[in-house]
Amino acid sequence: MKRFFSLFSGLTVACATLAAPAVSATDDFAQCKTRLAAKAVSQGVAKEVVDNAFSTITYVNRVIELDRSQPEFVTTFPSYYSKRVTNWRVSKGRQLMQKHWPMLTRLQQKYGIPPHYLVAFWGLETNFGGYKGTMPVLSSLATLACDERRSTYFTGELMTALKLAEREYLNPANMVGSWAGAMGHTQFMPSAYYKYAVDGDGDGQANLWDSEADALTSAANFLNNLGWNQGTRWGREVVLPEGFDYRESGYGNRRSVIDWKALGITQADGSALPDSTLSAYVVVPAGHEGPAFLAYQNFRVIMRWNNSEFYAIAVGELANQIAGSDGLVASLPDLPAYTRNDIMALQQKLNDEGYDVGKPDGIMGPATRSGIREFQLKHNMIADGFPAMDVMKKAGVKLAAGNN
Ligand SMILES: [Ca+2]
Repeated sequence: MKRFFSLFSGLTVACATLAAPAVSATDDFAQCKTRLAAKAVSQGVAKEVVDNAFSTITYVNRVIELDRSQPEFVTTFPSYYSKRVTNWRVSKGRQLMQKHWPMLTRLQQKYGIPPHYLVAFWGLETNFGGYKGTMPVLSSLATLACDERRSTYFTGELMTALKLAEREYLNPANMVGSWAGAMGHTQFMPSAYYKYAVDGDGDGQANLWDSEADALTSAANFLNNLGWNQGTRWGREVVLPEGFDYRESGYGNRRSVIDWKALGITQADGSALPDSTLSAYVVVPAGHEGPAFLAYQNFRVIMRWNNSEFYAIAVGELANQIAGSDGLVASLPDLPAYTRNDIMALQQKLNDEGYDVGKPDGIMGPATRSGIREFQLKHNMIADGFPAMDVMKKAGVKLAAGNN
């Protein structure tokens, strides 16, 4: 698994701060395991469940390597989107929606989540169950719990995973998933599994690995609890008017759809937006040369599942296409594969020219966006705050080999 920084996405924050490795010696890990086992018993997990689980737990060095790995490339929206919203996923999603239609319509009645969204989440999380991860979850969580970087969070997830094993009669050896502990068809962390998993097929166990009914029912219950707004869409692709002020984009600039309509925004095909009072904000994930979106309340619900605007657009568009739409109207700009060093070089140039964007870190934060915007204004470029190639060229940034 390779992680990437992303342009204009919540994903960037998660991988930004790194610390030195703490525990690696097996002695330390053995002591830590003993402490964690005692903690689980003190939290009420039966001793035989704890003993059985801990007999399977080992230190997984690979988990720490993955936790420490620095992404080399900055993910751009075109590359993110085109890898995830694929023709294969759309057609597989349509087949599966048909196959599970009676259950999916029951879930919509009970939880309010339309079938195409549930299938889209399933497709994005695990390729409809095709890849659920093979790392031993309890060992991964214990390794991260015994490491100082995010010990508190992962200790909590490990305790919850043990309570889950007890409640659902899960065999620790079958609890596999991502290196960070996400499990099953929908890649739930233990805390989400514990709180929101539902036994959808009625066999008495909520099993997110082996039961598609359990997984889809649990996803519907989870989204309902995250605040899904029934009867409204996730957002939509739009066209911004000529001369749009890109400082009006982003979550901080929410207006009703009818207000955006008055400012000249239309649907992607040029037709008028509805006269809706729904709150919305403008998302421009690939600069002014790429598609633009209005994001509604359900966009933020999707981001509570995975805190990334790229992810939310991918879920929304995959859902639309599974339900029959043709896909994005705007074409995706051909952006180069920026490295973090490319972005750092741009940040350095901006600082050198007097736009204070802070210490160069290769991450596209608000200061960098606003610095790029000022730079663009000065050079009579469209001020979208996006580091497209014309900005890189104008700033004299030479991209890493092979890009330009
Ligand atoms: Ca079940």
